[in-house]
Amino acid sequence: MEKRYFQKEIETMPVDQIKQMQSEKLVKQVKHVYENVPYYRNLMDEKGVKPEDIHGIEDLHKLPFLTKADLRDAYPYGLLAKPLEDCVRIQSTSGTTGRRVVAFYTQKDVDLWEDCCARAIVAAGGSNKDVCQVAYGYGLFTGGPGLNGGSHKVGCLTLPMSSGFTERQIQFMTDLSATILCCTPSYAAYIGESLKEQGYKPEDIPLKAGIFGAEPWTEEMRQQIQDTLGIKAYDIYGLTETTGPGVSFECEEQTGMHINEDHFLAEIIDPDTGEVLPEGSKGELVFTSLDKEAFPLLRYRTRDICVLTRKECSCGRTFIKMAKPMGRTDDMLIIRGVNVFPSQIETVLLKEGYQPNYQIIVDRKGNNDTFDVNVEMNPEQFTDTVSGVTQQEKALSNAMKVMLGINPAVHLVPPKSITRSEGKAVRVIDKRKLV
Ligand code: DLL
Repeated sequence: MEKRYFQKEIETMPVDQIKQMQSEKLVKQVKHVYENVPYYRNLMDEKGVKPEDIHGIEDLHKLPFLTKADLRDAYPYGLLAKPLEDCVRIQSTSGTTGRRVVAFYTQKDVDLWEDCCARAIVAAGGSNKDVCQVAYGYGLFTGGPGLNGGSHKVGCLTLPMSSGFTERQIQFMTDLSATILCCTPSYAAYIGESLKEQGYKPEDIPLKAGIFGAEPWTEEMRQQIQDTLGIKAYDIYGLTETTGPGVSFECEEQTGMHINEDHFLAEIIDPDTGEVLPEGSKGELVFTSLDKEAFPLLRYRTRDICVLTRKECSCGRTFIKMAKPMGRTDDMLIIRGVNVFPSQIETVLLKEGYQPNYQIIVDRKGNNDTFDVNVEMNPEQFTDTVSGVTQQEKALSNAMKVMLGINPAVHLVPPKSITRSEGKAVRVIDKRKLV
């Protein structure tokens, strides 16, 4: 059967046509926002920009940015561009850091979002012959509802598992021969670990593909998940503010995620100056939603750090690709003056043969930062002598110094002593912020 939701006429459109389409949509969207969102109208007025000044994407840089602080100021209705009667759904971030975001959707917005997730599933090889196990959280978090909607659109048999209850996940997966697993990469690693413990070999596991996102994960972690589950693991990206998962997704090339450019216009900026950077530069990702009706953010600063490239892709899609985000500007730790991303530590651990089960603890003693990394031993190391363990800790700390420029104190802890994640993993405990 022909693949539904490989929307060829859109996804393989020549680049000049994509840009033309984006320009037309942008002009309309700016007018819609200016007329319906007083909060953004004020920002534009302050900058001296009127909708008439925006003729196409070349004028995008004239528009003001929106930040998470604006979302907080405008909470809950201040950025709504449609009457509430026209809205059918809200989704929200967890707000664990006190920064809850509430996003609104019209039915058209939900359809657009589910289309994007459907494209992601098809790009991972999905069709109506597949059984798609959705083990992202359902509820306010966008992961479960987004992939669920996409899976329906593709026509997969959808298993709406939500996250957690790993025993039950495994039972449904094996009893119903799930072929596609959607969850966070850390939860996929945990499910893989549990399957292995139950004696499953990769070839016994019915899955063929995984669609994993919602948190940063490294290439090394991809490889490990692929090997354990015997699948191809595809990345998917998105954020509540712009809809949820499906803003971008990986194709069979697995070399970055195609951004759904018919709906989202992406820029990379210097996070310090706000200057727009040329293609290929590393910087902060900024999105403008071109079609969203209820919550249409213009130039929203994601804080995610990555690179955009428009290279020809063997899959035929022409949409620009974003590299795996290497972290967020607010995830970046500054320890003893050195910039440290958790993803760098993960890379070293996996290269050195450890599992991606670790926790970074940063504190301050007097005027000095302390930097500790707890890493789970592999089961075979657990029986090693104390001196052997100390040596391994030293070796790991030195490998991290090569990557980071500073030495953490590495502590090998017993297998399974670090709490497993069923959603987004908590990798960092920064006690300095509590002072
Ligand atoms: O995490 C939406 C989502 C659900 C994406 C399921 C993919 C799959 P939020 O909770 O609003 O939304 O968090 C958004 O998560 O700004 C990134 O920092 C991070 N993030 C999302 N996907 C990826 C990814 C969902 N593939 C924030 N790689 C974003 C790295 C990611 N980071």
